[in-house]
Amino acid sequence: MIPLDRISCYLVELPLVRPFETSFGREQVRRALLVRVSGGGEEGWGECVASSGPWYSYETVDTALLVIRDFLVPLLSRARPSHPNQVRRAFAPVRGHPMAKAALEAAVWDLYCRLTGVPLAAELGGVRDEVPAGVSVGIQPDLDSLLARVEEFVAQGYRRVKLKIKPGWDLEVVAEVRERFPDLPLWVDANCAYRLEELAVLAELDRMGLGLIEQPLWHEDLVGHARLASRLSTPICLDESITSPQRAWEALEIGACRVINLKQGRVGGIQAALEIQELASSRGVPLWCGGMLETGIGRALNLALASLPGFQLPHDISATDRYFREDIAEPAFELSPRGTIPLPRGPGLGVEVLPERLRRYQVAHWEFSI
Ligand code: OSB
Ligand code: MG
Repeated sequence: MIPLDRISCYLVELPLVRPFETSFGREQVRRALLVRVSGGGEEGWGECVASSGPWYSYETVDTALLVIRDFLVPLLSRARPSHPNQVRRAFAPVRGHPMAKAALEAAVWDLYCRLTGVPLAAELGGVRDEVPAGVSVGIQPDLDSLLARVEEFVAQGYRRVKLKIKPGWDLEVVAEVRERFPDLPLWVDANCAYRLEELAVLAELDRMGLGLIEQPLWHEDLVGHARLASRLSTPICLDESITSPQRAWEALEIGACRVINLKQGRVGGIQAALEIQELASSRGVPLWCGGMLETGIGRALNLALASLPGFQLPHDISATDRYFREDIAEPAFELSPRGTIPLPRGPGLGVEVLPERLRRYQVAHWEFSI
């Protein structure tokens, strides 16, 4: 049995070095719910990837806190797991709320790995000690600012650039970046901003030498994505639509995507992510690890997942200084000269939350006994 004594939640607000804008909104601060599970003289950390409002998905920091407190903590307390891979089953009575489940499950994985002295990546079967880093570039106030940002990231050595697009910030912008950087591996991410009726725009994008088009249509529209896929030669990658292993299977079964952006929080946690990894591997579907502007806690988890077989494309896992001036955990992640991020080597997530930083950035704190 994994010793579980106490569960704490912290709400932190970390200012972003630059605002991050997508088709659904603009963030200046990463408002993150962190979960700590203590037991056996160690502690494990998880980060909930939900944001302040229900824009990317229906979950928010507040719904996650409520679900953790009222439903998941009691379920975990009753289940008394002996391995973190049992937590997903313990949470099964709760429908939905994948990000809340993932945050608590992650903390249990970290605690378990720290108690056994094993890095999380090794526990999960990771096969790499560094992973290729890409960067996701938000919508900018104007084209010149975008070109300057892309230039900066290319000079730093990122292996590919993903541009956020939306109607009106698409063809001209992508064509310009493509012209200025003809050999750059370039992707676009619409965050659900188009409809199938806008096929003409998407068909233009199809001619711009993109590595993939991420989540062009509405998140619930798997069939629309399948129809679109049959009209485009650029692979469609799904993000928001893939909310569980079941949805991943459905999407692949009907040809709604050829690539999956895997975010463990969006699909319900590490165990769910491993199920999708198995499914994708059995069908030869390439995976890559997406990001949610996580602090060092969430990014350390993403690094561990990205080290698994089947994660083949550059990830939205960038260096710490791309997000924050100062993170909540150390060490900070740096881009290597090879355009990769090396995995931390310590047990569990391999990063340490600094109590002084936690105090500085926390805006609320809750304790639950278990
Ligand atoms: O669609 O991938 C997305 C951030 C917040 C919400 C949705 C997305 C993103 C990103 C950021 O693209 C990627 C990163 O963390 O570097
Ligand atoms: Mg996305």
